Amino acid sequence: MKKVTKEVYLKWYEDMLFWRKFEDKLAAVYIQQKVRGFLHLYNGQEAVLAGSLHAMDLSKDKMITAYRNHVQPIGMGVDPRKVMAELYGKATGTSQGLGGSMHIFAPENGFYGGHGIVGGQIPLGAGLAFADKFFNRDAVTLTYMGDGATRQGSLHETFNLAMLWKLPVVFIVENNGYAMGTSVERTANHTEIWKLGLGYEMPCGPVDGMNPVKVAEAVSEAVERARSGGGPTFLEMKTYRYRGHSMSDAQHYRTKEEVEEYKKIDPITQVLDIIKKEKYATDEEIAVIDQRVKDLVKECEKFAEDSPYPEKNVMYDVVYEQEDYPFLPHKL
Ligand SMILES: Cc1ncc(C[n+]2csc(CCOP(=O)(O)OP(=O)(O)O)c2C)c(N)n1
Ligand SMILES: [Mg+2]
Repeated sequence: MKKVTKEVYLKWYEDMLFWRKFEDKLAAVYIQQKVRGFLHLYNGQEAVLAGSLHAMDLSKDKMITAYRNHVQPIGMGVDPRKVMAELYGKATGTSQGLGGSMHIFAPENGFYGGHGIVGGQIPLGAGLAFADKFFNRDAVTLTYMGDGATRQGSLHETFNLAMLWKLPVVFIVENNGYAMGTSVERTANHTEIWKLGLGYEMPCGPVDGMNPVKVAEAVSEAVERARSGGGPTFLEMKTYRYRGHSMSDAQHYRTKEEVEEYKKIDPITQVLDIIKKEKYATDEEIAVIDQRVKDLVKECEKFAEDSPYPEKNVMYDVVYEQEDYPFLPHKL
């Protein structure tokens, strides 16, 4: 695995803080109805992304996930202003403002969505890996899912073929304890989700998903296996989300105390503690990072606010149509 240096810790701190603050801003503008539709936030789970990115080769590897997908493309290099604009439904967004919260998409940066059907991205991730293997592209696809998604049949069909064909894919379940308001304990008689890999003889295991170092170690090993022809791995990241499932969630299914317990092992705090303990940065240098994060969030907000909405006629250019379809006039 690539070394976790002082620079890596500082990058992790700045990235994770930015992702957290970026989404805090989204929550605020959502309440003002500037961002509409669903809004599923990632906060609490940032170490999974930070550690994974450390293990990837961003020049060729790919990522695909579910609808909790605003910060992953940013991590992969997409301009955060364009992501915020997409959430505002503006023409400058990653999908011209037509995809919205659940469908951030940026294949030029190796990010393939952004999927609202629970478990729908699992076979798609294997498909991306199949194409890379078929065309000898030496790339690995990281395929993320929630704990709820592991109860879908699509996972089993995908695991079977991915192992049979030794596809270069890493399956990562972000077990945040709940699928909407349903706890893991209420969805299956087993709670160690990683064990689902055993039935397919797929290398698998649990990972402390609140610690980016642990995540980086596990994902690096899995990525190396995939890249060297060893096939898939299934990792269960034990993580947590502090906010509700989406913005309209009264959270009656858990206690405030439970949320507070997890905040004690918050990934950003853990990384900051190490930075301070190892003297990787002074308080003044940390304050500079904090200010830079604040300024960038503001810049994203301003960019989205100032951007225009898409022209109405763009909808005819972005949906599939069969130009010679005989029964409807072409372009209304
Ligand atoms: C096939 C399907 N069934 C149900 C839903 C409704 N739904 C949206 S999110 C969700 C919970 C998924 O939870 P999990 O996979 O743990 O992901 P998390 O939200 O915790 O990240 C459900 C049931 C859906 N979008 N798609
Ligand atoms: Mg979940």
